[in-house]
Amino acid sequence: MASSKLTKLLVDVHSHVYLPRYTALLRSRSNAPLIKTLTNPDGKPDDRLLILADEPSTGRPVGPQYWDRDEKLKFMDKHGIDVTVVSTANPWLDFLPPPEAHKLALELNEDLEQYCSTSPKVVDAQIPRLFGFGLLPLVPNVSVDALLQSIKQIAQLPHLRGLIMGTMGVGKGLDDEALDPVWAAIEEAGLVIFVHPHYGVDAKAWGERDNGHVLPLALGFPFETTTAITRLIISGVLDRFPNLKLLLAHSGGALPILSSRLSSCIVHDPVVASRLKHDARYYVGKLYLDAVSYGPEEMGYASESLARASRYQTGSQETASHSSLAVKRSLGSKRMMFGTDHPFFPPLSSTEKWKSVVENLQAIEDVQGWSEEDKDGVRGGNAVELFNLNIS
Ligand code: 5CU
Repeated sequence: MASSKLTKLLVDVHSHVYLPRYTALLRSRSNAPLIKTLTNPDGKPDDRLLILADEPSTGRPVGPQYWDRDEKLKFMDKHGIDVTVVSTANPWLDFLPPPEAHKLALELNEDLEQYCSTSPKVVDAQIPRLFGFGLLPLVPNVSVDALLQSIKQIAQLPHLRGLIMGTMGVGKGLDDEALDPVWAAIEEAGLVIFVHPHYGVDAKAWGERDNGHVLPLALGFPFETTTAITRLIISGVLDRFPNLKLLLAHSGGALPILSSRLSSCIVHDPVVASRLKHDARYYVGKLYLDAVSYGPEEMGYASESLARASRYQTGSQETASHSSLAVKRSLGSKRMMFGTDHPFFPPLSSTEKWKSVVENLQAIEDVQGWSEEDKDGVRGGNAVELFNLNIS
């Protein structure tokens, strides 16, 4: 396939799996996270998943979509997705003791390599349909050696092009200096870090009314990412490791819209200001975001906020931006990538296509200021480039 065609692929960078080895672990557990089997009124087994804090003890339905590769491929076919960069779903290894987390990370990384390397190829292109994000044993008291060994393993597995991590770090969040050797090794290996939430924020904020999963998922997840990455930025991680490639789930939550307020608060706080080389908006412009925000206005604004790195670089001559909306959005769109969050948010009734997918694709189509080339980039071309998907 000519390389120009690679820019037309539809690539999903936010798509999860519970590999069979991980599913077996969830089934073996008696406290969350777990999978348990209830019995339906008609006597049939009913698998239920319980992973979130404060989830009803009956959990929610879970099935082969979560672990069966054929189901992933069928979903991709149904939605015209050529390539998926698959990641283990939350809560990863967060709940395990260090030796178990380390062993399982190594095993699951090998499993994911196998899952991807034996996948079919994109028709006409000699590239596999599945790539993956590996796992690190990011748990309290894990040794740096264990983390470095997993990074080395991921870097050597040909179909793993990055790693997924939550916001816990090794127990104290992503601004913990204990993570510096980890950032250094990931930066050196050129791996993309997909930062994804799991814990949400303090559930007291949700009040007493039963609102199902709406508030933790719509607000808690993105606020968690917003806080974690803000802490990472203001601790100076992106000054110490300027080439880290951080891809944020759910379009970076509230970070794009809050980045100027963040900048202002830093400027008024000499202790934090003295730690940083650049304006906060510079660092926001160095991030990558998935395009999982379901609306063209949100995607358009996120792309504008990503276009500002050079404008807010200390020493830059570019003090004000007179560029048109389209120029700014086009520039920022290069750092955004289509995602689905499959197998979460399944349709409530059997439909031809999943609303969560159709809406994100339509939103990309409708962003004001994005050219056809920009949209192709967000749909797939940017991911091909960031993850070197043309090299297999
Ligand atoms: O619906 C959910 O709970 C989730 C989840 O846990 N993780 C995710 O990536 N999306 C939705």
